[in-house]
Parts: sequence; structure tokens; C-alpha cells
Amino acid sequence: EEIIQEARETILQCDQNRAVKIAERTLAEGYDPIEVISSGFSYGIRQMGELFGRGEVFLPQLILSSEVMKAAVQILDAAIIQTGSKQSKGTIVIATVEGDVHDIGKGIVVSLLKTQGIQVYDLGRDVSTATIIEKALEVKADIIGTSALLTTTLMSQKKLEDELRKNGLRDQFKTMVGGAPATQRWADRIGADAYAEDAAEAVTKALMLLK
Ligand code: B1M
Repeated sequence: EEIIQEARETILQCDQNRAVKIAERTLAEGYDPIEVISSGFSYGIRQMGELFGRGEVFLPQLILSSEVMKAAVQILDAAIIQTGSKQSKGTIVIATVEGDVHDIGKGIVVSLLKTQGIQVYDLGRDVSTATIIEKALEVKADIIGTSALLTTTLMSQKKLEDELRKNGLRDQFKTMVGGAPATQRWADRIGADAYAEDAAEAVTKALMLLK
């Protein structure tokens, strides 16, 4: 669809005014906001990542395009969360791991979890394992979810598993991992309870873990 293509372009062109307009149009004209985020804006930011990886765009542009993405997603988020169910099905503590500032994807996961009536404590980004565990204990979380976007910070997902085990806490929580470098194989290897490839799967897996 044309609106999806336009959403992609706004990210590649770092055009915030147009991105915001597309988000508003999505709502006004009744397009599916989740579809516009995942096939449109997210696709665009991944393309930016590829160009960045190949040295065809540089960090300032990547930063700018993330800001454009965030501005657009923020508008759609509000609408997504409103459509959600109110009844609480469980609690998740979620964070981007220490040393990692990538939080766009986690933000989308958080919005979708909220639509399912899951209570979400979003601790933000660059969050230490100790802080994550502390919060999970404090709010008696059912699930601890971590997002990692760098191959280097992926290790923190293992650290969480290790720390939980070391402190005799592993049985108190279910764990879910995600982020571009994470895989089902990685989840199995570190002993996480679930892996999700995207936000929609994160919802499915979370609901499974809460059963
Ligand atoms: Co960075 N970055 N970045 N970056 N960045 C990547 C990850 C990279 C692959 C780009 C590249 O080189 N091609 C590369 C990592 C290489 C590697 O480790 N192998 C990279 C690099 C190198 C860096 C820096 C080191 C660059 C530098 O400074 N020289 C630096 C690191 C900073 C740090 O964290 N310490 C850096 C910085 C940044 C920006 C600040 C500019 C910006 C982040 C802005 C922000 O998030 N606030 C940024 C961006 C935007 C990206 C790319 C282009 C896009 C990430 C993104 O938002 N994707 C990324 C390239 C890529 O991923 N292909 C890249 C869209 C988002 C919707 O998808 O995050 O995958 P994603 O989330 C999905 C799923 O993964 C899943 O659901 C989400 C929604 O569908 N999911 C979960 C995510 N978390 C989940 C948790 C779950 C379940 C599912 O359960 C708990």
C-alpha cells in the first residue's frame, strides 16, 4: 500500500514532518497502525541500518532517522494502547540491557503487550541486571523480558539467567528474550523460557508464559 511505502521513505529521508503526517493519516483514514509501524516505519529504519552497516550513511543520519521513527510511533502508540483490553492478565518487567541504548523495538513490544491487558513495567534502556531483578522482585513480576540489539550486549541476557539461578530466583519468573541478534537457539542455549522475533510474537509468547 501507498501509505506503507511513504512511511518507509520518511525514515530514509529523515523527514519528521511528513512522518508525523503519515501517522496522523493512518489514524484518520483507518489504516492498521501496527501494520504501518511494522511494514512501514520499522522496515525503513532497518534499511537505514543496512546503509549504515555498509558505510553509506553515518551515525548522525541514523540518530536523526530514529528520532523521526520515534515521533511517528509515539502518535500511533497512543491509539494502539487505547484499543486494548483492561483486564490484567499478568505482569512483565522489561528493559533494554546494560550498555545498549536501542529502545525503539522494545517500545513497540511494550505497546502491544499493553493492548493485551498485560501490566508492563518498562525500565527503559541501558539497565543493569541487578536493577532488572530488583524491580521484578518488587512488583512480583510473572515475566522478565530483555531486549538486546548489539552482539556485545546480548551476553547480558545470559547474565540475567545466570544471576537468577545463582540467587535461587530462577523459578520465580519466566524469562523472554528479543532483539535483532537474539534467536530461538540463543534462548535455548542460555535457558530463557521464550524468544520472540517481533512484537506480535512477543505478545503470543507472553500470553503462553502466563497460562
Ligand atoms: Co544501532 N546498531 N548502534 N543505533 N542500530 C544496530 C543494532 C546495527 C545492527 C546497525 C548496523 O551496523 N548495521 C549495529 C549493531 C552491530 C552488531 O552488534 N552486530 C548497530 C551499532 C553498531 C550501533 C552503534 C555502536 C553505532 C556507533 O555508535 N558507532 C551505537 C551503539 C549504541 C549503544 O547501544 N551503546 C548505535 C546507536 C544507534 C542509534 C542511537 C543511532 C539508534 C537507536 C535509537 C534508539 O533505539 N533509541 C540505532 C538504530 C536505530 C539502529 C538500527 C538501524 C535499527 C534498530 C531498530 O530500531 N530497529 C539497527 C539495525 C538493525 O537492527 N537491523 C542498529 C527497528 C525495531 C522495530 O526493530 O529493534 O529489532 P528491533 O525490535 C523488534 C524485534 O527485534 C523484537 O520486536 C521488535 C518489534 O518488532 N524485539 C523483541 C525487540 N526487543 C524485544 C524484546 C522481547 C521480544 C521481542 O521480549 C522481551
